[in-house]
Amino acid sequence: MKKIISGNEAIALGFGDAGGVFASGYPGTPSTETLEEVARLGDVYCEWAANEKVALEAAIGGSIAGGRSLSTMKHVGVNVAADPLMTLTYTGVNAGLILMVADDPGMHSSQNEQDSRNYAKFAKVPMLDPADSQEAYDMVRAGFEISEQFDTPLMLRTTTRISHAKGVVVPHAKVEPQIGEWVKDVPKYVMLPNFGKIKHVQVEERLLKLQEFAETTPLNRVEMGDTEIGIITSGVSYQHAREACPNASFLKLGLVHPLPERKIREFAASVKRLVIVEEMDAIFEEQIRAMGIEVEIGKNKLPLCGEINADLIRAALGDTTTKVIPPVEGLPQRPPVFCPSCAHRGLFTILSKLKAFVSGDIGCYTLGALPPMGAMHSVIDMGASISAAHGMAKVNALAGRDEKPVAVIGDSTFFHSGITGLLSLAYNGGNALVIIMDNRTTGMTGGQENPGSGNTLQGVAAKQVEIAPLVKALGIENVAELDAYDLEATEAAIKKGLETPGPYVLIDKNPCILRYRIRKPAIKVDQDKCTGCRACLKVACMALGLTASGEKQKVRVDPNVCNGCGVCAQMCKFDAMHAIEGENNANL
Ligand SMILES: Cc1ncc(C[n+]2csc(CCOP(=O)(O)OP(=O)(O)O)c2C)c(N)n1
Repeated sequence: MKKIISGNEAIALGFGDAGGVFASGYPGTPSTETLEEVARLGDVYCEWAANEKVALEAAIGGSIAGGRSLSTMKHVGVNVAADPLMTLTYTGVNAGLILMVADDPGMHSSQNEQDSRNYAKFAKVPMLDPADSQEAYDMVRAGFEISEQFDTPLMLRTTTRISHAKGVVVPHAKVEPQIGEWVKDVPKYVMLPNFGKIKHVQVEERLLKLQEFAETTPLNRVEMGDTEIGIITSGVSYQHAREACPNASFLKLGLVHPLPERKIREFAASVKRLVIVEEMDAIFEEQIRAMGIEVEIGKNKLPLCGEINADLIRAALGDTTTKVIPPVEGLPQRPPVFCPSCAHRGLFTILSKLKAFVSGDIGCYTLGALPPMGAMHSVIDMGASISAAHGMAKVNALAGRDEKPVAVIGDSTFFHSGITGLLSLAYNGGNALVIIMDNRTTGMTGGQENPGSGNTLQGVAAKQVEIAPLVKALGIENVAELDAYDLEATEAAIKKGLETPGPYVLIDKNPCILRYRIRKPAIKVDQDKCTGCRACLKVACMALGLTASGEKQKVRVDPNVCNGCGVCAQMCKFDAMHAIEGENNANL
């Protein structure tokens, strides 16, 4: 039966219908829904791993044990999983193994814009790049077949528009999962140097075989039209190029690594002007130019950064009637803010007040870097807060500066890659204040379960990791609790952590109000007492606004948005803000 589903849903369905047995991933936009949808299938085992390296390694185990396995992650997740990937390419697989990676051109929700096609080249593995939901669905099955036929892991790459846009999918008959034999094969799976040397040669031979396969597979198809313009493209870029040039000729690549050289030569020879349309890096273009083929339009006219669209392609082709519309000037800025009642708000209100140097991390709390808080001063990658703070403290000490850095990290990020940073800091006599915002969920990506939340992805009760004993076991002696809703206590706790020499860890255990649907009575402003000083606005809550202009503007609270955490009220020196029992209109 036809379905209208997103690319991520299609991959999940494709996995279930292709006899998928085991799936493991780590959340990250735009990949997250894939594994959540696998969980909804109900009859396929799946789990959130602590991080992407663990997810891929678990999938490798699943494949070695004979089950078709899938690992899902966002583009930066592959950096974390790169270590197993670069050797998995040598061992190959037993049952098929797909690494699904979702890229984010335009950085809708990411810290960088890396192009995962580089990883396929780097790891010398085949990569598929679907252009719509149907292809995303079909390429899971094709991917497993290629993986098993060529004894290789396969990367299935999407981009935000493919992952999140919906399209029609006609599912095929389901392949019943079959779990193959679990065979001991030391030279295949143990990458000691002597075995690795043999395997590397096999990887190069495999790549040549895949190249031959690329020449004939229907995954790479020529769609001849007007021969004036010939476009080589893949994925969502194909959709944009089709829209821009409906009558042109196309070589649409589905298997984007390795490239079909003969097919490309033939296509290039059959058209007048060769155009390469690809988002982000010039992966096709560099390889095609290296073949000695003349490319008229590529990155000389199309951007390396951000998403491509039909207007940009038309303009690159010299269509002077196309206007690339510039953004409207003068609109008010609407930066993202913490949810009403998020515990992170209180923490950053105080960090901002204390003017601490904050080594940040990736999660909802990263918003603490934005105005009016401006209380996060570096953010690199998941887990970097603690290790970077450690390096800062060491160099501060060498420079004779006595400022102690503060690291802020969430629970999911701590489990992902903060633990090792803290271990290293403790072992090497570090001197940072580490604040772990343990809201018992992976908030930023939509509230997924994690080792601290007490449930698995499939809803089974799980051991809930307590962070304080874990931190102590890593070698940290000073560990205390924090309640970021209490500004006075938070300030005192942070000051103590900064004044105490050596590593100090504070843990806030207030749960994510959005994920756990926590409701509290809304705050009301006593207009007689409010002086309009606006001190409360420093907490940057979207429930707060100003009364109608005219006389002196005062503060008002939108009861439909306020969730009564009372952080704003603690900023008020005039006792004008109070929670009204029984008046909770918060619409969570
Ligand atoms: C390597 C990597 N994997 C995944 C992500 C996507 N991601 C961004 S923040 C985040 C987790 C945040 O959860 P947590 O640390 O618990 O903080 P919260 O958002 O709940 O405050 C994830 C998974 C990423 N940016 N980088």
